[in-house]
Amino acid sequence: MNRTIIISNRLPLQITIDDQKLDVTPSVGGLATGLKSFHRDGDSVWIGWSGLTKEEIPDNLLPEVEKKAREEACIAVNFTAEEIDGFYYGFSNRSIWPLFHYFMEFTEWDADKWEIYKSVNQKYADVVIENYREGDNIWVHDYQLLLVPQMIRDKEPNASIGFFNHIPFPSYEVFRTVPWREEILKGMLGANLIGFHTFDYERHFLSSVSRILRHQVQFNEVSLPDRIIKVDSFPMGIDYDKFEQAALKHREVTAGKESELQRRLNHHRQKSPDSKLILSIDRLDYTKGIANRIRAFEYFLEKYPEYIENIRLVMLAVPSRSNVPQYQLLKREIDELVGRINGKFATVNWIPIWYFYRSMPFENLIDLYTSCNIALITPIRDGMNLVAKEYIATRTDQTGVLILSEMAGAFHEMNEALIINPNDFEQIANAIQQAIKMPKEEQVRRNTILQKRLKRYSVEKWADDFMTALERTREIKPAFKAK
Ligand code: GDG
Repeated sequence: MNRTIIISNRLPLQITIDDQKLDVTPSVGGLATGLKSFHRDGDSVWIGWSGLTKEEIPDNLLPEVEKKAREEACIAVNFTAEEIDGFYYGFSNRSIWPLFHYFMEFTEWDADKWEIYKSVNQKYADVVIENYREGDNIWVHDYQLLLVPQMIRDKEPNASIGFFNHIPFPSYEVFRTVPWREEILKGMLGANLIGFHTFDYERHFLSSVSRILRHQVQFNEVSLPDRIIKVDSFPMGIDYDKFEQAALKHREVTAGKESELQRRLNHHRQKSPDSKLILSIDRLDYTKGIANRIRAFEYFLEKYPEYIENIRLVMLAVPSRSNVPQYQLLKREIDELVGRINGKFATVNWIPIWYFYRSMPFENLIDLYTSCNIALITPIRDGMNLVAKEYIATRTDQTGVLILSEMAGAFHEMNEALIINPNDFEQIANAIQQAIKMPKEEQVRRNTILQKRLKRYSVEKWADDFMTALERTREIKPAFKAK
């Protein structure tokens, strides 16, 4: 296969500078974790932002930042604080993100931020063009870079360009509210292949293309006067083996060698073997339904008081976009909720919620996945949700119950989970009770099916399927093009 140029807002690594010293760590988030293995194992170069603004990089360290990135087959693009503010915190995360997740009341339209979004998209496209060699496949990722495919096409009309959207694509009635809806659709249509996690997102996109741009749409193809664009769904998987292996290794850890977190979790289990741990992991984001989840847990404790002292919600919320006002408000809301509920139900021996507001190293993530009997994943909207898949992959003894929102893209492939509507507290409370009582054989039966499916539809297969479909678009001959 040809070389791939991956391009996403952020690189899969985070570069920080402390006292003239550079530190490189992996970045957290669905796209980075998912694509990392494809990048590591194949012939590809990754273009993206390093996480540092131009103002934060002293001139003498710039070559070193570039070198560190190059060592990881990455090309770092640097932006000013003003650009990041308008493009990332601004248009991407105050307009596109809330709207595409159906949070219309959080959506702001600001023409200045849109201008910055366009100019930053152009900068990314320029770096791709500088590094492009004939025959390369270009794979553009996500909602921050919606205009990049056409910007590349303008300079390289014959390039093979794929675009994948990691978040939902909203229905036409919602999308049509965007003041720059035509530019956005035209930007995406610069690609030869456009991918979404689910068929519904694909359908919504095609409906917007046909109703707003009036292009001819037949089945899953959009016909332009000179090109045909394929649109398809590619549900993203996880690096299954990595999670399974890490969980197996975790089980072999001998007494005295455990991490502090593992020790505390084991201690909890030994003290009361019948008590259950419920896991919740997300970036702190209003789309993830964290506040709802806590309220539903409170409702559960009220409805089933017999579980008081015998159940605990272990909640990891990873700091995210903390300079966007809605995220600050949400953080405050969650802090208050946790404090109120812990204050209301705690006994001298027990608190109902263990709340961590931080990012944890991978090993601790595995500690959490393997120690918790139930995973409670209740997004209001979520493009896919990889945490649900990772939880199942780490259950190497096949016990454990996943409670999953039907609003997550992952729901379509994970019907053996207990499926809930995130706004229905009664249903969530009952699902928690059902999970606690579920016989071991039933857990094993459900998880066996899920594991088999997730192992087969791994992230490697996802990337392979996408790239194969992109390669195939090279074969679409002019004779088949629109009249
Ligand atoms: C977007 C879409 C879509 C989380 N906390 C820690 C940590 N993580 C890792 C998890 C997982 C990833 O971050 C989160 O992925 P999600 O898919 O759940 O969510 P988003 O970040 O919102 O991702 C989403 C995804 O893109 C892919 O297309 O599924 O719908 O919103 O891999 O393991 N990793 C470490 N420490 C943590 O504290 N090391």
